[in-house]
Formats: sequence, C-alpha cells, structure tokens
Amino acid sequence: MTAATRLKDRIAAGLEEGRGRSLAYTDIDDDLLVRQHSPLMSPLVWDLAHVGNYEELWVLRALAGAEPTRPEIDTLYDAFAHPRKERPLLPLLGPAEARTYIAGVRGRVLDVLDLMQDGDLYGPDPLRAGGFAFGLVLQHEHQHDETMLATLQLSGRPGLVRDGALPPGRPGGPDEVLVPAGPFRMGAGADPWAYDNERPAHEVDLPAYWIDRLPVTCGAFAAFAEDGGYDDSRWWDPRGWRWRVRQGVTAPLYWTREPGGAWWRSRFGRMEPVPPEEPVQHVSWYEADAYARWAGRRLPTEAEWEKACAWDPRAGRARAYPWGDAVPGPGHANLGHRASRPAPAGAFPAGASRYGAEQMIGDVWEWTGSWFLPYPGFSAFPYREYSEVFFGRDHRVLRGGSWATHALAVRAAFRNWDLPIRRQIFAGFRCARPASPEEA
Ligand code: AVJ
Ligand code: FE
Repeated sequence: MTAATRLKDRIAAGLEEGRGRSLAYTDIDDDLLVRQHSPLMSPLVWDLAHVGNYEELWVLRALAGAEPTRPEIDTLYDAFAHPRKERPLLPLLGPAEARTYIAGVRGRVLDVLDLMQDGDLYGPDPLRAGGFAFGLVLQHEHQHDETMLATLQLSGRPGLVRDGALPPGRPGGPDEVLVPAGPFRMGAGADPWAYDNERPAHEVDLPAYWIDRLPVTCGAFAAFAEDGGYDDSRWWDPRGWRWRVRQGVTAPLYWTREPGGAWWRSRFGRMEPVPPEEPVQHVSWYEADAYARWAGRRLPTEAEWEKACAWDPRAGRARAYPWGDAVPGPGHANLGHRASRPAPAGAFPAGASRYGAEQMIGDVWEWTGSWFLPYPGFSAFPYREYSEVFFGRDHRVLRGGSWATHALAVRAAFRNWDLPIRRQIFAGFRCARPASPEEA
C-alpha cells in the first residue's frame, strides 16, 4: 500500500464518521431542525447544509477546480453574509433538500479523493499536501457538530443524552503543579492539518508558575457562588460586572438552586443534581475570571496553558498531546461525545502531561487569560475569515477541547476563541499563579 492510499483511507473513514455524527444530531423532527432555538445559534438545518457547502467550496471548487453545483445557495451559507440571528429568515434548503445536497457533494468529494496520487498528497500544492483541504472540511464538520450539540442543549429538549461509561474520578492528589521557568516552543510543529492560527511555531520564555492539576469542579465553583462571589464586584472585571448585573447572572448557565440550597442543573432537558466532582462548564470568561480572583489566582495565559500541556523539557520538544504523540484513546481523555458530560476530576491519570497536569484535553474547553491574537509571523491560509478577521481584543482564547469535541478537531496547539460573555459552549477553566522565587 502506498502512503497516499493509507492517508486516503484515513480521510475517507474520517469523513464518513463525521457525517454519521452530523446526521445523528439532525435525526429529529423537521420542526426542531428549522426552528431557531436561540438568537445565538443557527437553526440546525443551516449547520447541516453549511457543512456541505463548505466542503463543496474547499474540496470541489478550490482544490479540484469544479464549477459550483448550486451557485444560488452560496450566500445563504456564508457565515459572514448573514449573522446567526438572520439565518431563520433566509430561504434555506429544507431538511430533506439539505440532506440530498450534502450527500451529492460528498459523493463527488470521494471521487476527487479517489483520484489523488502520492504526488498530489505529498507534493507542493498547500491545499493538497498531507490532505490539507480534506482535513479542513473534516475538522469543520466536527466543529459544527459540537455547535449543534450546544444548540440542542439550549433547546432544552430531552433526547440525545448519551449515557456512555466514563472512568471514575480520583479524589486527592496535589492541587497544583509547578512549571519551572524556561523557554518552550509554542504552536504547531509538523502537523499537516494544523490551522493557520497555530503557526508559526515560535519560542516563548516563561517565568515559573503554578497551574491547577485539574479543571475547576462544580463543587469548587458552587463554593464561589455560595460565598457571594456573584454579588461582590471586587472579583469582577468591570465589563464583566456590568454584564453580570445587566443579565442577572447568579450561577453557571443551566444551574438552579433549591430553597434548601441544593444545586440542580438541566442537561439536554434532564434535571439532575449538580455533580460536585465534575469540571464546571457553561461559564463565561467573566465568571471564570471572577472565580480565579476570588480564589487568589488568575487564569493561565495561553502560553502557560500550552507549555503545561505539551512541553517535554527532557526531550526539548512539544508533544501533540499531553501524554505524547499517540492519538487520543479512551484512557487518555474524554472526547467525541462518549457521554454527554465531562468526566469527574482525576479520571485520566494516563492523560497527564510531563508536568503532571491532567484533563487538559477533552472534558471542557478551558478559558485562558489571553486575547485571540496572531503569532509573530502569522499568515492567513487558506482564507482570512477562518481566524484573521477575529484577531483582536474581542475574543478570548479557549484551549483543549471538550467532551463534545472529536479527537480529530483538537490537539495541544489547537486554538479556539469566543466572546467573553459566551456560556452555551462547553467551557470551563483552570487557574494559575506565579511561583515565588523560593518555589521556582
Ligand atoms: C473555531 C469554533 C470559533 O465555530 O465559530 C466554523 C469554527 N469556523 N466555521 C466557530 C468555524 C467556520 C469557529 N470556532
Ligand atoms: Fe462554518
């Protein structure tokens, strides 16, 4: 078997798995597919056709030079032409039409893949090299699948809760790990499917710091709320405080408190007690930032997060994942919607990084203290609207992926970003603090 055949098989299997996921999440009544569950989110039927339209743009047209199959629909599925709140008013393809459209695109994409040779996949064309355009559409579909899950959670409709088994938590152990001072290499190395915003890799020198071994749990976050953390402006960024007051936020999204004081949450329409040992999710950057200040800490910078996750000081190189370069297995991390929830704190000792940080990949996206900015020497590829137009002081960086993220759509160097008010995403955080000179 040639190297191209092996890569083509991996791509074909990945495309099929991703499509199975998109179709499973949209295997619901048409009425639920076309309805807008929240002005923050697209109707699910938009995501479905958008995924196929993106695949047509990048594989059929950009890579293979094909003519548009349905030029009149492009603008409907251009995320920049129409903000989310406008999407339900557009003459979108209906559910059946959308499924037919994306299946037609997929058939042609598999034909294009089939015809690719070693020389194409390992040649100089940057859209073809390493199967880049295929990796782009595959990751994109998984990103929208995660967005669809967030929409389904917002809809509050029962169903689609997966009760797959997760490993038990491990109470005890150190709260924080020390990362000694020194330089490390930040950003994507040889990974052919890395996004433009992960490049170029560059050296960053950091002073010594402590970072939480585990993400902040629901129990710890409840202590902040019970201590009046939501009522004390001292802990809050001024913009966060205004947002908190205006929105009347008093707990993570989907949480409620009984008169007796017990915390409950709604998860895909199911009411259940908040599990104290589970990493907290559905908190905004502002809530994470306020918790950290209350705890006498701060959020890690993006560089601190990545060094603690990926750097191997003995080998002097960055790993693709905390545990090494092996693709994520069930003992490493909670990814790919095994269960519709994060795993309890301490569930993945085999997923620990060189510095001893755990659960950095999977479970919950982790807010960092950094704005979404380009690395020095950044150049947009293959299009400015993936990352470049979002750089600046509007979006905060999230790292590590959640329980809903597919293994192909996250790695140590992967950067996600969102507005600091966002709560419907599967985001939590961990804290950090500088090390004193004696500790360092
Ligand atoms: C990287 C998750 C912020 O969903 O807005 C999807 C990914 N870009 N379609 C998003 C994306 C174009 C993006 N995030
Ligand atoms: Fe998209």
